[in-house]
Amino acid sequence: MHSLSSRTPTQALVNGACPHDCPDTCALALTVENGRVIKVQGRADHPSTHGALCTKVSRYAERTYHAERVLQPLKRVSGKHEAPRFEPVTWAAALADIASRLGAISARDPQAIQPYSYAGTMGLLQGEAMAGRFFNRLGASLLDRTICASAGAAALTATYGHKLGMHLPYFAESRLILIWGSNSIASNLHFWTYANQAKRAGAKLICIDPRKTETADKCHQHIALMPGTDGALALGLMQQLIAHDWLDHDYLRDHVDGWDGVGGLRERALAWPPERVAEVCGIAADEVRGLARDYAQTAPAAIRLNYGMQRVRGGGNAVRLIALLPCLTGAWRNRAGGLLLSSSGWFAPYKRADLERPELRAGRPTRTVNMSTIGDDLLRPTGPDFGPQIEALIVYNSNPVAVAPESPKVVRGFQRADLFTVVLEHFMTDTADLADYVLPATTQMEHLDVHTSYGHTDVLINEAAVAPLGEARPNTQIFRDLAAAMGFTEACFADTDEQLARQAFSAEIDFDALRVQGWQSLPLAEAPFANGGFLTANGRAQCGDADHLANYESVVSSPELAARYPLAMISPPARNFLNSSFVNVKSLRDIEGEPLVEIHAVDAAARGLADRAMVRIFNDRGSYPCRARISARARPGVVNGLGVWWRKLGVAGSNVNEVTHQRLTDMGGGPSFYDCLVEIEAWDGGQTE
Ligand SMILES: Nc1nc2c(c(=O)[nH]1)N[C@H]1C(S)=C(S)[C@@H](COP(=O)(O)OP(=O)(O)OC[C@H]3O[C@@H](n4cnc5c(=O)[nH]c(N)nc54)[C@H](O)[C@@H]3O)O[C@H]1N2
Ligand SMILES: Nc1nc2c(c(=O)[nH]1)N[C@H]1C(S)=C(S)[C@@H](COP(=O)(O)OP(=O)(O)OC[C@H]3O[C@@H](n4cnc5c(=O)[nH]c(N)nc54)[C@H](O)[C@@H]3O)O[C@H]1N2
Ligand SMILES: [Mo]
Repeated sequence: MHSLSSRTPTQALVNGACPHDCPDTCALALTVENGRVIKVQGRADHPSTHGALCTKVSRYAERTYHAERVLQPLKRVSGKHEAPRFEPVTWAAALADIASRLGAISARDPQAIQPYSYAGTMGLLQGEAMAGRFFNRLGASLLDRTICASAGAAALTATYGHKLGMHLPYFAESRLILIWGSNSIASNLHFWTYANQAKRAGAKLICIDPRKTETADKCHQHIALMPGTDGALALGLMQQLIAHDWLDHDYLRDHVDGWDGVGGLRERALAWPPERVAEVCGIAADEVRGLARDYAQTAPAAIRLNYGMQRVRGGGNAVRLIALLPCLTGAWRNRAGGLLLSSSGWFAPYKRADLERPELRAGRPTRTVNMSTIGDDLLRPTGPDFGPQIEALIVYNSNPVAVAPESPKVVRGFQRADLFTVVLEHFMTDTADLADYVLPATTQMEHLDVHTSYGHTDVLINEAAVAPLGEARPNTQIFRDLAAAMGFTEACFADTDEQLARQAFSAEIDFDALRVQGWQSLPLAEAPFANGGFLTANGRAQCGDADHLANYESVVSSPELAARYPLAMISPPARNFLNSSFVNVKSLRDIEGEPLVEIHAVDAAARGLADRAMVRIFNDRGSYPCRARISARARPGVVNGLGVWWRKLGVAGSNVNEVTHQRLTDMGGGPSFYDCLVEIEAWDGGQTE
């Protein structure tokens, strides 16, 4: 913390970090006056933040000081099927009751207790540090945290040994950037700054996305392929690179396994001439040819891949195929060439096990539940394949009732009368509404944390700028208190947040230097794979058996379903929300307006739908009413249901996950949110249902 001046009232500048699930992980400067944050700015001296913040986070104080913050522990006094009613209780009473409920379950089988969390905050302390210790000591079920990125993560790891890629700043020097499955202007704004620098210096930008996003508007070219066909496009590019001999044979020979030979990737790619690709992807054959030519003949060529394109059945295979493209052309040789999906593998100094202490499990059996199938899993009885029925659920940093797929089942699961649910939250979300206890958690302005990033390679610190509001406590403190209430006496439960922060990294990150500057950059090679050296066992990239896989729900794989539900729906993020966070911040909700679906004029006309008509999106799983917008942002055959609204702030208490399904991706066990067939019809407010 460094004081600006000694004027009264004293203003102090505090080093912060944006906690949200976004690749940018911005360095914040918070101005505090009389114990209150009055301004949130991006730090001008942090390279990737460069003084700019997105609209959401520049208004962060509005979220922290929101009139609807939960600031006391709340106990449910209504049934799970009734309108939610809660009454305030003391921390002592809440902790004692929760500990006795968990104690009784754990005496039978601790694996009937299920933690459920994701990246509501990306902070290492308020994430899984003390929570991990608590659940490990308890012997609770583990959670497979798959809801966002696990298909892509598994694919990158299989191909390159870890989640690694190009360094963010060098995109500014690229001559060609493929922005693939990413609406960077909305969801990765600080990458866009570098891409824009490259554009001004003459680089060509090509956006590959079914939706004509605000990012596509700013690129030189937009290729609007059908959802879930990226693997076919990548194979088509490979076919062209082979046919024109645009390959870097030396790079392939020296650094890649599984390319040549019988059953090699080269052979599979030859089966994908431009005409076949065009048919599968719903684009023109010349688009494939042109893209291949640009990619092969422009250097350095970079790919910014994002997780949008892996939320389909074949998402892992598609990531793998795209990730291999820079090996075919040798683009990795230049620091401004290659690919970036995630940079999180660079954070070797992060000592996860020191924070979470898996040894506290002491060899007890462990069942793992996949968070992407929480709907089905809450409804599952005890069984030989599944293990014990889930009897208690402790939710923090996540809003599963809104964000998990196939919400009709998720809601039914949370409504089980015999389920004991504790939710640590800032607000009464859809999930908190179904809790037995809601425990008030601090926001990023009120607690200490340390952060890595999945888009850049700096470690950041977030100092507590102000004291906790009301009776709110940091997640770390809540799990410390629960541990004490359960009678856990291990010394690690006494660690303070500062002690945790000092345990988080190995010596490469000097904590005191981190505190002074607010961030520390990792020392990394500029062009990490110029000479191969991937993190796989033998140092070579692995092609594996990567191939294109059609979506679960498509004309090819399920023609009968496609006849009844002919529209492919994707549900990418709305720019002014972050998943379901910020939906309750009125100024941001006002910008988004209302839940809407973008539909192409041809598809609207075929259904007699007028612009701004109320419609319902439906399939066998459910029905979601919203406003239709006839828009060139939608391509024919694809509708864009922008996410993720709070159900209770949407129309008729639902959101877009009413119609998504729980089938998992080919690799990593991720959800396939964007692999979803629907039909749309006019909606008259519920009379037709
Ligand atoms: N403003 C804002 N920023 C965010 C988020 C947010 O909700 N709002 N979410 C954050 C989170 S959790 C994440 S994981 C990251 C990344 O979040 P992502 O969900 O990857 O977000 P986008 O970058 O918007 O990428 C999605 C893009 O992929 C496109 N897409 C959908 N299906 C396909 C497909 O089959 N193929 C291709 N090529 N494209 C497809 C969508 O139209 C959309 O433009 O962003 C983070 N940043
Ligand atoms: N249909 C569809 N569904 C999607 C997506 C999509 O594109 N389409 N995107 C998916 C993706 S990429 C993701 S990552 C998931 C995200 O899903 P979630 O991880 O559930 O993210 P959020 O909806 O932002 O909810 C995070 C919650 O954590 C709370 N929170 C934040 N900080 C703290 C804290 O310090 N302590 C406590 N106790 N709580 C805190 C916030 O108030 C918020 O309610 O959603 C997925 N769902
Ligand atoms: Mo995500």
